[in-house]
Amino acid sequence: MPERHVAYVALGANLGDPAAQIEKAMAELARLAATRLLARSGLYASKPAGYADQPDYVNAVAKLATTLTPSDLLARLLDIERRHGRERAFRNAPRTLDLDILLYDDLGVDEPGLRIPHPRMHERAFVLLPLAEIAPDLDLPGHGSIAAALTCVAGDSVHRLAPRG
Ligand code: ROI
Repeated sequence: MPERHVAYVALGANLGDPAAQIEKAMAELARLAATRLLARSGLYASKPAGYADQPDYVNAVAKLATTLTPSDLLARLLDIERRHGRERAFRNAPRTLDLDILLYDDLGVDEPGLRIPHPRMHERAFVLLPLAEIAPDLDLPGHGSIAAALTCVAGDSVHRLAPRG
């Protein structure tokens, strides 16, 4: 049996119907080969960080059990992004779907195109709030508890969306 790993993945979208894109992507994560969806957050509406002149985002976080390696998991996430019509126009451009590996066990990866832990996760409320919903006791390597990281981004505008009925 290949070894099973726990990975957290951030989802973000701000074009088309962002909430529908995120829900569809969650379903695709749940169907990935060699992977199980262990937990998922609700949907969070957030103001764009980094480049302000673009629509608001919908963000969420998924917790996966997987036997894929980090680079194989990344390749599968890029496949899903492509199927959602993602175009990489420019850095911080609006997107139909963005999938980022946040954590993979307690592994550190620093390769072109793949850095784990995600280098900016601790400063983004749109990542920390959904992550805290499904993993409130998690420690962020090098940055302490999620609760501590959240106190530093308390000003960011992020709120949980009511479930769609
Ligand atoms: N801002 C928000 N609120 N949510 C995102 O997912 C997101 N993703 C990005 C940038 C452009 C940095 N800003 C974002 O890549």
